[in-house]
Formats: sequence, structure tokens, C-alpha cells
Amino acid sequence: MEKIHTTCVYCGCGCGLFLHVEGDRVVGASPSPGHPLSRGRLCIKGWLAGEFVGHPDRLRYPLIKRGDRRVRATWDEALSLVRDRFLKVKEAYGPDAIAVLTSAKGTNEENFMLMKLARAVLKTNNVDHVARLCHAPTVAGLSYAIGSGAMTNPIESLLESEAIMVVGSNTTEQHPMVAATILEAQSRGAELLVFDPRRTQIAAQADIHLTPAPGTDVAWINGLLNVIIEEELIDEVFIRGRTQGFELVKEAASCYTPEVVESITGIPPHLLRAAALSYGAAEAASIVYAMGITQHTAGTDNVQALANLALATGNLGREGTGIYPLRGHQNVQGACDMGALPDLLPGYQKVSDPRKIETFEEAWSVDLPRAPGLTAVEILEAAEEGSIKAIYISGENPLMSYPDRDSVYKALKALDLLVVADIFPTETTRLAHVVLPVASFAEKDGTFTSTERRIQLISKAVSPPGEALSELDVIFDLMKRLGAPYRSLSPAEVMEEIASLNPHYGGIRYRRLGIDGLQWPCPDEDHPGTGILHREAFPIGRARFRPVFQKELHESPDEDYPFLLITGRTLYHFHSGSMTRRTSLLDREVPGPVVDVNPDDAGRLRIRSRQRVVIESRRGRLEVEARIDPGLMPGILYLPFHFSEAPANALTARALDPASRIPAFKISAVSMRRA
Ligand SMILES: Nc1nc2c(c(=O)[nH]1)N[C@H]1C(S)=C(S)[C@@H](COP(=O)(O)OP(=O)(O)OC[C@H]3O[C@@H](n4cnc5c(=O)[nH]c(N)nc54)[C@H](O)[C@@H]3O)O[C@H]1N2
Ligand SMILES: Nc1nc2c(c(=O)[nH]1)N[C@H]1C(S)=C(S)[C@@H](COP(=O)(O)OP(=O)(O)OC[C@H]3O[C@@H](n4cnc5c(=O)[nH]c(N)nc54)[C@H](O)[C@@H]3O)O[C@H]1N2
Ligand code: SF4
Ligand SMILES: [Mo]
Repeated sequence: MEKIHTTCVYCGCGCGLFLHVEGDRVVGASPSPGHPLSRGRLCIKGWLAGEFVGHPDRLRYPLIKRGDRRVRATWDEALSLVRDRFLKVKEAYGPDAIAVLTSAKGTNEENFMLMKLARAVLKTNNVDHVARLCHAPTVAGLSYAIGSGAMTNPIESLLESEAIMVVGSNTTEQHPMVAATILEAQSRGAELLVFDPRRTQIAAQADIHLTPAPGTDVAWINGLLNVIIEEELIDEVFIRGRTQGFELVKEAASCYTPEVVESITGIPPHLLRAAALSYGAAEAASIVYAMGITQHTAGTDNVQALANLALATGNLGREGTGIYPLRGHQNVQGACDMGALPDLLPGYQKVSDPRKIETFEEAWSVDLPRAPGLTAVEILEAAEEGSIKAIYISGENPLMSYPDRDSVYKALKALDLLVVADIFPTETTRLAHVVLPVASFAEKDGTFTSTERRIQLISKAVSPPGEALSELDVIFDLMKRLGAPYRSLSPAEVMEEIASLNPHYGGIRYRRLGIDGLQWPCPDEDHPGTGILHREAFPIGRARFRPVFQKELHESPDEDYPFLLITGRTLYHFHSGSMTRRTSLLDREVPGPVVDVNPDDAGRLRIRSRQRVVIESRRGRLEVEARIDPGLMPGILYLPFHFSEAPANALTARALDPASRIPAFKISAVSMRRA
């Protein structure tokens, strides 16, 4: 048996693991003792990460739509069809009738080349990916506040914190290795403050658990800051020396007295005070957050509110401080770094900045489109309206993961060309004109960038099944067919091109990565990489405070739809379940969907545990088994979005945060009754 070192394919923690290979088959996985973060540990998904690779359902041959069926085709037939339809659409409607959705499951090299395919070959900036559904408010909010949307400190730095705020993050289930670090810090004396409307596992471990009503985070964060200001726990030297605009934020915070906060959020004043004193008095304190903060129409305001708090207390640029947006997919950080974003080039360089775009024009010897493109959800809206006609989707399953499923279905059905590159058949491949079977993480070389900006190698352990190909090779083939003058490159050569165009990756070379990887910014080949950001200065000079105010929700419970539904995840499954539902142990743990209901609500509606209920919103309805959860507030329901039998996104709305265009997945008004 051979053991190949690689990086876990599931969450943004980016644990190191070995794939065990016998012949040309993956037969198991085990942790990497020398890995800087995971240090010989894995969560259950990591231990089982090898199982789906050899699953009999893997896509083996290209498929082309014939009537209502998809039939086997050769690569030449499939890619010729893609080329012909792209050119036809481009001729009839122009390049902006085309869009590319890249994959946060793909490598940096694949994301970079798909981004280049969109911009340099198809000539559109309509390129985006699921970061839009995830951390778009972080990219928008933290870039404005501190000049960079990336996690400010390495995960290990949490061990030096005296207080850790965990906000809207189900850390033990969704980022287990971050949770392990937080709990280790707590056992060394750090205070753990959790802000989540649900009593999650990490909330149960917390020194203080506050349960704000969903969507009311701006109010309590301002309230916390208000107490900190009144108690004179702000860091005047930091504010004076490194920031601008504090006065307006101070004024805004003063409206949020503990009593006002209680009336909006339900948080008792004594608990708000206790949390404020803990975070405010700590020498070094950090803020960890995830989707409970971002997936709201006020997502960017929420992020800014947290940034205001960290800036006012000087909790940035040192060991044990910092802001930790927990990136979700194992390479969603990398996909953003690669410029798979409609307004940003690799390295977050603005499309609208002529000097930046000219650098790329020169490097690629082409004219590039200069107007920012559409974001992910807008691309589907445009498809439904008919202005987008062709979409290449790499490793996303929008029929399960984008908001308002009914509209997603209509949008995808309306296209002249839908190409989907995936490793398994999904709800979305079933609508495609062309399905491209591609290599999984175990069948190709490349890099993933973890949530702590750590660029790490993945290594080919086995061959792809059937005729499946590495997607990088597919992209080069397609570029050639579309007449582009670019030659095929190996993944290591693509990284050299990335390094030449993304200054943060300037010093990244495969031979430097080893087991530790390198953390960007790493500007040149002699640079050791960067752990803690913003030590001396912010990339924008002075950090920017911005006052934020609690806004109305896009939808509140009313007589017809009296419950508020939160959607999210569980430990054992990953998103639409294409991989975890094909992993026997994970599937056995959680074989199907359940909705969590508070015991009082259940009693009132005479719903018992395991009873089937109908849940309905203004967008759609579904039927699902109920489970009684005393950790949930009355009036709130919780449903994971992993299961096509009860697809949560049949219920969610396309309400977007105006600043970042993220949909408000965390809040839907729904009704519930016994089935
Ligand atoms: N096992 C597993 N791990 C995963 C994933 C997976 O599918 N499965 N997905 C990965 C991805 S892409 C991502 S983005 C991350 C997501 O990781 P998380 O963001 O941790 O997961 P979620 O379940 O979306 O929601 C987090 C928490 O937000 C809370 N919440 C909801 N509304 C509010 C609110 O208004 N305010 C506050 N303060 N909290 C609120 C919910 O109760 C929930 O506990 O996980 C990654 N890791
Ligand atoms: N209601 C609700 N909806 C949500 C969320 C929520 O909290 N609530 N969260 C949102 C968030 S944060 C996210 S990130 C999205 C996730 O949404 P998606 O990214 O669309 O969900 P996945 O199921 O992870 O889809 C990834 C696909 O990539 C395929 N794949 C795996 N490996 C490879 C590879 O190497 N190459 C290629 N080409 N494909 C591969 C998988 O088989 C799978 O079909 O969902 C969003 N949707
Ligand atoms: S914590 Fe995340 S990266 Fe680590 S093994 Fe689990 S799923 Fe994989
Ligand atoms: Mo995500």
C-alpha cells in the first residue's frame, strides 16, 4: 500500500492527510502528523475522504443531451458542441450573454484558467462562484474596513487569545479543526463567547452563550461596543494611530443601550454587559464568524460592525487578536484569490482600474472587457430573463445550493447552452446540454488555499475513472478550440503564471510548498510567507470605521407564515451531498432530512418527534420529518440544505445584500403543519 500526502477536500480548515492507494484504487485515508494545523488529527469527513473517489456513480464519459436524455459522447463531440454553441451565442447576443461559474471544489490552477477562459477568450467578466453565497460580505466589508477580506491571523494564533467571540458559526460541526483550537484555547484559560440563536455544540461549551433573534446582529454588536466605550475599554492609541472615522461609530453605538438591544434582539442586558467586559478587557481577543453573519441582506453591515469592534479595541495585528472569517469550501479562499469574481482580477485587483487591467492585457496579449460582470445570483436572474444564454458551470450544484429553487430551474431550463463539469451526476447535471466528467481531488495535482491563506499541494494518487479528464486539460482544449493562442501548461506552470499576476502569490512555487504550504502574502521567492496580517499598517493605510444601523429584515414572520426558518448544515454532510451521501458511514449517521422544532411549538401544533410536516414559504413547499430540539428558540425552525428529498432552497428567497449581492439564506418566513 502506498500513502500519498494531500489536502482534505471538504472544509476550509485544510487539514493534511494521506490517501492510501492499492493498485489504482484509493482504499483509505489517515491524518498527517507533520501538518502544521491538523497535527495528526482529522474530523470524520477527513478520515472518510477517500471513499467517494471510487464510487460506481462517478461520471465516466462525456454526456450530450438528446431529447430528454443524456447519452454518451466522445470528448471531441462534447467539446465541439460547447465551442459551436458558445460561438453562436457570442455572435448573436455578444460576449456578455455568456457566464462562467467556477468551482470552490476545484484547484487554484483550474479556477485561474477558467477565469482566464471567461475574460481573455470568451471576453466577459461574468465570472463568479459560490463565494458569492458565502463570504461576499467579507470580501466587500473587510476590504473596505481593513484593506483585505482575508482571515487576519493563523488559526493557531487563537491559542494566545484571552477571549474568543464565535458569531454565527457552528464551529464544531462545520470547521472542526478550528473548533478544536478554540476549545484548546479555552482549556488554557480563554473565555469563550458564542452568539448563535441555536444552542449548538460550541454554544453548549461556551462561558457565555447569547441568543440574538436571527438577523439582529448589528444591534447587539453596536450595543457591545457601546458598553465597551462607556467602560473606557477602547484602545485610544490604536484608534488615533491606525484608524479613521471613530467619532461617527461612537455616536451610532450610543443609540444601542442595553435596553434598546434587548428590545431588538432579546438579549438580556446583564449578559450583553458580561460579554462586553470579557471581550473589551482582554489583552488579546479575537472574533470568529461564519454564515450566521454573512448570509443576510445586511451581511456587509454585520461584517463592518464586527470590524468596528475589533478596531475600537485595538484587536488586530498581534498574536491572539484578529478577525477570522471562516471560509467554507476547502478552496473558496483560493477561488477568490484567483479572481473568479466579476469585479476583481487575481489578487483582488479591480477590473475597473485601467492600470491593473492593462497588466493583464499585456501578459495575455488581448483586449479585456472592462465593465464588471454579473454576480452568481444575478447571472441566474439574467438567464431567467433571457439576457444570459450560455453558462459553463464547474463543480457547483445551483439547483440545490442557490436560493429560490423554482427560479433556478426556470433559469437553467431557458439556456441555449448549459455545460456542467462534475465528478458525479447531480440535480444540475440532469439539466445540462453537455456534462463533462472530470478528475476528483485524488486524481490530479494542484493547490488549494485554506481559510488561513495557506497554499497547499494536492497530489494525484490514482487515475480518473473511465474517460474522465483533469479539468485543467479540458479548459486548455476548449481554449484552443475557441482559437486562443495559449498552450497547455502543467499545474506547476500555471502556478508560475499565477505568481506573475497575483502579487500575493508572487513567491509561490510548487517546490517550495512541502507539507507546510505557504501563507500568502508571499511576494517573492525568498519570502517565508505571512502569518499575521496588518502588524504595522493596513494595506489601505488607516483602517476605516463606518457607522452601521440595524435594518428591517427582508421578510418577517406574519399570520400566514408565522415561523422563521434558518437553513444551514450538519457535521456528516457537505452541501448537496454529492460526496458525503455516497460515503457509507456518513450516510448511515444521517440518512435523510429532518427539520428541528422547538418543543413548545411542536406541542402547540401537536407535532411529535419523527412526525412528517409540511413547510411552506412564499416561494415553495416541502415535506420533511420533524425532530424536537429544546436548543431552539420558539418560533424558529432549522433545516439543513443537503437533501434533495426536502430541498431547503425551495423555500428561500432571492433577497440580496445590496453591497455584496449575497442572498439571505438564513431568514425565510414559513408556515408549518402536520402532513
Ligand atoms: N460538515 C460540513 N462542514 C462544512 C460545510 C458542510 O456543508 N458540511 N460547508 C462548508 C461551507 S461552504 C461553509 S460556508 C461553512 C459554513 O459554516 P457555518 O457558517 O458555521 O454553518 P451554517 O450552518 O451555515 O450556520 C452557522 C450558524 O449560524 C447561525 N445563525 C443563523 N442565523 C443567525 C443570525 O442571524 N445571527 C447569528 N449570530 N447566528 C445565526 C445558525 O444557527 C448556525 O448555527 O461550513 C463549511 N464546512
Ligand atoms: N439554504 C441554503 N443554501 C445555501 C447555503 C445555506 O447556508 N443555506 N450556503 C451556501 C454556501 S455558503 C455555499 S458555499 C454553497 C455551496 O454550494 P455548491 O458549491 O453548489 O454545493 P456542493 O454540493 O458542494 O457542490 C460542489 C459540486 O462540486 C463537485 N465536485 C467535487 N469535486 C470536484 C472537482 O474536483 N471538480 C469539479 N469540477 N467538481 C467537483 C461535487 O460533486 C458537487 O456537485 O451553498 C450555498 N447555499
Ligand atoms: S476539519 Fe475540514 S479539512 Fe479537516 S478533516 Fe474535517 S472536513 Fe477535512
Ligand atoms: Mo460556503
